[in-house]
Amino acid sequence: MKKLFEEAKQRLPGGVNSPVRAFKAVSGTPVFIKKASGAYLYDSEGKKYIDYVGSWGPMILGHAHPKIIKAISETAKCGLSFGAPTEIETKMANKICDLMPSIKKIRMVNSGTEAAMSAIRLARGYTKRDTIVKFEGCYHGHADSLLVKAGSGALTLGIPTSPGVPKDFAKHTVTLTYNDIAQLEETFKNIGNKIAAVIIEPMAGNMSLVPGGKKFLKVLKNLCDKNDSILIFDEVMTGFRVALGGAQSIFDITPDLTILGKIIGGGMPVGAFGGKEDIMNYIAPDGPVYQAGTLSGNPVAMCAGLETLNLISTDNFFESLEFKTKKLVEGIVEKANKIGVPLTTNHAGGMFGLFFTTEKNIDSFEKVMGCNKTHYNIFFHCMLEKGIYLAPSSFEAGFISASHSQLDIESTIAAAKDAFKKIKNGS
Ligand code: KE4
Repeated sequence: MKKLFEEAKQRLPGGVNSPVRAFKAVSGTPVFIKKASGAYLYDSEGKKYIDYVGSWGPMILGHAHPKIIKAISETAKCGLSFGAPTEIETKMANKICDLMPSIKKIRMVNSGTEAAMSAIRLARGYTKRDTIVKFEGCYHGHADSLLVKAGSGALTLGIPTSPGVPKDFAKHTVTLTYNDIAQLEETFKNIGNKIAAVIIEPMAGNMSLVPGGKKFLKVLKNLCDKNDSILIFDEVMTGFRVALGGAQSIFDITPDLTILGKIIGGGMPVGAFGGKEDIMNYIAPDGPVYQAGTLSGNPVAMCAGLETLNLISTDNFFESLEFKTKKLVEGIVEKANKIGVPLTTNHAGGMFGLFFTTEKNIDSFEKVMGCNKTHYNIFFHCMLEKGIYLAPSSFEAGFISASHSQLDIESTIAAAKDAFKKIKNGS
């Protein structure tokens, strides 16, 4: 693997096409993956891993699902991309709008970043205001306005506000504390009529998993409505992951706009933004806010996403996924408690967070930052050694798929027990 990594570094900055893959937070050499199937990854030396990253969320059905591969190959035989409208784009739009009723109209793009960037521009154009509000620890992709005190890879690499973002851009971005109601109310009291939009992960997955408080999100929704600010739910990670209707269906809160990604591409590059019709009609070609993309709505990507959404819209899909997640985290916590390693978890639907801390309720960025990163890193490498592939950063969430078996969960818990012994022995 070292040789592959050195070779990659010759032409790819850091040897990767996305920073978090470089293992910088956990040290060591990244695993090069050769293929994947179901719940398993196979590295370039043939070693098998139970996968809890799932390409950072998209692989909710497991890797190389036969029905998705079939749909992609059949669609690809008819051509890869036309740059013209196709029926499957309408089918995909209808499917997402059916599953997420807050979305009355939707525009497909090629990544979560593009979705976030476009939604922010739309909100600014629609409200004729410049200020946007985000929350420390949340990550909405790497568009300039949003790389201010960001989570995910930015947090992992310790550059939450990136160089290259002009101060003139950053000054329009107000960053608040996640789950802090008082600060939110104070901010809206002072600048509410200047706020174009608030963008938030209703369940943050980029400081690992920290759910938004129901009261906090309700207050946010009311403040946005009162001040004619646009509420944007970033459900790139939680959309069709924590529930079929996303986090908004769990909280029963209707955002003005929602951004999506990951699962709606089924592993292919897809993002989307959508919401209230009068706001979405402000997007070109009907409206004045420009947005475009050569491969947006690409038919091959659409068929992968549509097939994925069809397959997860089956009875009990999320009950079964949630049951597996619960079994996993409860089993891991039980082992940690027995061995005396402080560990707390959060979980929702098919995603979970592991926090090496004595804190019992991880509901803030501050508490996440207080966790023991050394313990996580020992845990990560011990699990990797045992064929369990977790996120190479304590600031990332874990993901379970429909392919993970009871045996996979049990093997993972058994491996965790050995990892906790290593931590306890201070190795
Ligand atoms: P992409 O541009 O990476 O498709 O989506 C950006 C994005 C937007 N919003 C949320 C809530 C996200 O989690 C993401 C991307 N997530 C990271 C993992 N935490 C992607 C992994 C990576 O950067 O390589």
